[in-house]
Amino acid sequence: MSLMDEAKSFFEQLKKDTLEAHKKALEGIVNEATEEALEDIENADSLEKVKKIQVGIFGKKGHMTELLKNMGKVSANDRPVLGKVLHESRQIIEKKLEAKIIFFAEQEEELKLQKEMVDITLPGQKVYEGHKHPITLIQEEILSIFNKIGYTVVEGYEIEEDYYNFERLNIPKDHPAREMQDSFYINQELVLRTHTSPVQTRTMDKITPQLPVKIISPGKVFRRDDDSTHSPMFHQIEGLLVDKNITFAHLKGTLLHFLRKIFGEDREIRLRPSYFPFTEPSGEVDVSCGNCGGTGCRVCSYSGWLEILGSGMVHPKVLEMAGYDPDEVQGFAFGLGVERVAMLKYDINDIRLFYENDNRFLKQF
Ligand code: 2NL
Repeated sequence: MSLMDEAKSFFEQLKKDTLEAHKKALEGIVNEATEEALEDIENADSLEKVKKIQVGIFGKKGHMTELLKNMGKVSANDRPVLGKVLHESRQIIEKKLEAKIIFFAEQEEELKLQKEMVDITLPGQKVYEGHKHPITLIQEEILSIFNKIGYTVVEGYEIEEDYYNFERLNIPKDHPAREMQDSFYINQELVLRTHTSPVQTRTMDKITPQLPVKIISPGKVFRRDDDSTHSPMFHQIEGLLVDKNITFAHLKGTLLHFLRKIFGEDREIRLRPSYFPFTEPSGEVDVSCGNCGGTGCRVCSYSGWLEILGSGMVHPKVLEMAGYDPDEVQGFAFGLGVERVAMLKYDINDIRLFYENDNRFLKQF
């Protein structure tokens, strides 16, 4: 006989008898039913099953509801006895149900959190940011060194008048630099500048007769050259200082300062006689080899020295054309290739690496 049937027959009995006499039996049945309900709830392995049990007991047609319907059938005297027993049972079961529901709710919440968990210790996807080109970096470094000793940065045109690029630099019409094979001509009057000197002749025109002229000019220059150490386009930086009482010693001291700043304080310099149409006298500047310290090695072709720049005292004719009196003022000038400085500084053996934009090369700087 099922519990429910047992309970029904019990209540049938109640109609004839007083509840007080059957109190023990009533408690026995309700307790047993309560125990059974608690066990069912305990064994439920999902929220769904707990809810089902809940409906089975407290729902419209639930066991407890059915039992409570009998309240009206018992006598007024017995009602509190029955009410107490059922109320206690109800409270115990409800407490258990509530605990089980909370348990599943927490379990569900926990699962949801686990599913949504973000591991903030995982390394992020690295974004390759990009950076300045090595030539830009070296150029900025060089300009900064000269800026700190009073030089003003001046830039000019990449397409220049033949007049400013050659004529004003005392490069005569029959000079090899003016040959079609050596320069890129746009037309009879225009040429891709072969050096940044025209920036300086133009600047002198602007500020003469004011003194000093103390400028540094970076930029792209173009020559018909193409091999592992020459590119048809490269970057040059030229410096120019014009003032009263300027001597070759000022030139040498300036270059020694610059080369020690860029290559290291232990460097020595050496000047060899050279020729440029725009300087007289002219000197080729070597810096002691950083690889061997000057004793000779593969890097410096066993000479101990590296050729780094060209320089000289500004030719009187160049000063004169710019409106300065060469008997009153003197000047020195120098020019260097930025790629060459970068190649020596970082031991790079092919100039073309700078222009191929291969990130395996570029990201090293
Ligand atoms: C080199 C040599 C040099 C100059 C550039 C210069 C400019 C004026 C007057 C006189 Cl306005 N000189 N510039 C002087 C000596 C050498 O460059 O080998 N460049 C790559």
